[in-house]
Amino acid sequence: MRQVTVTEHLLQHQKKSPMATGRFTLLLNELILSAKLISREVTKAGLVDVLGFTGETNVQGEKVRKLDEFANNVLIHRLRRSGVLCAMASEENGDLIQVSGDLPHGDYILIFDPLDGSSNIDVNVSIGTIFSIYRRPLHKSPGAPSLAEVLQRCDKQVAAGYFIYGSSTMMVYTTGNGVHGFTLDPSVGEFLLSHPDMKIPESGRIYSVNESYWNSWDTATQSAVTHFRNAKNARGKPYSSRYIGSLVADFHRNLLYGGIFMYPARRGEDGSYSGKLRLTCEAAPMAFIVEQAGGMATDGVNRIMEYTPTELHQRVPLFVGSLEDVRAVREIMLRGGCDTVPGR
Ligand code: AHM
Ligand code: MG
Repeated sequence: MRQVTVTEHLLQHQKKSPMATGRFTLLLNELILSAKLISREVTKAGLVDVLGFTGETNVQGEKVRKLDEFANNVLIHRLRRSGVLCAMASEENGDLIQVSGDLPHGDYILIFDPLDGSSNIDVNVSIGTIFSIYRRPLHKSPGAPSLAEVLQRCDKQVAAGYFIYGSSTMMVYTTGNGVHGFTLDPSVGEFLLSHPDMKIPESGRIYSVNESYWNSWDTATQSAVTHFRNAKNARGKPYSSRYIGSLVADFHRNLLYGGIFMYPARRGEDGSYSGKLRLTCEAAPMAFIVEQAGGMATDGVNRIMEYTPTELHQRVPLFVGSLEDVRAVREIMLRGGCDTVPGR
């Protein structure tokens, strides 16, 4: 069988998609090279001094791990010189990362989570890099883009995807023409098409949620989770529970097998509810991918793709996966008078 590299696949799709230009291919190629460098470092973890913490705390108030920092630096360093971006944002950086005036720049905006699931790094569990790409609005202001130009409605994404560093390294991405998966063949250093036109089963058999938060959920959320634990659901028997605690890995498994990943809003110490996952670099790209694969993504009620972020590191509740399963949650939430979903 002829093996199609990710670059060949991109070139074939360029002909079909008016937004896909040589510059866009360049952007994806830089992302791919960055992911290969990250993958190389991840597979060496344990042999070289890349495990553990740097001693710093990031904008989210979390301790930064050495591999988090490595992945973030690789992406920023490579992409800011790509000549095709005007701004970047990373889960690890508080503010926008501007592409300075003395470097060539373009119209694309890249938002990424350099190493998602980083609490799993030190124990050899799958982690990933998530990316989301927008175009700068046409009537742009002079100079570097403002935050308002970056915070676009999620359905304005022109591409989204992830790299998963697991038993093999894979890239899964969409430009709005379906979802395609490529596996890195380490012997030739290329991502080869292994999962063309991925579709998520309409209903699944797996639910993924951190149930230790049960007592901090509202009753509608508890009912939604119970739906998958008992037999009164589309499957007619309890779903299997699988939770890795690495969004990319949990999402990827559910994309292939069918099911739902949930990170509901939790009640904090002040009594208010909020999600944990970040809208721009986690929920929005996964929502774009899952919808392109025939699935659904909501905050419990509202479609994630219709959100317009109000801040760079905004958090949202996330329910993502098979169409019927996410729909079932929505019905339960609406019936149960869910009060944990923030207004859009
Ligand atoms: P991170 O981006 O700091 O790694 O945090 C996001 C991760 C997700 O990958 C995962 O789904 C979630 O946090 C797990 O959180 P929890 O430990 O609260 O279940
Ligand atoms: Mg993350």
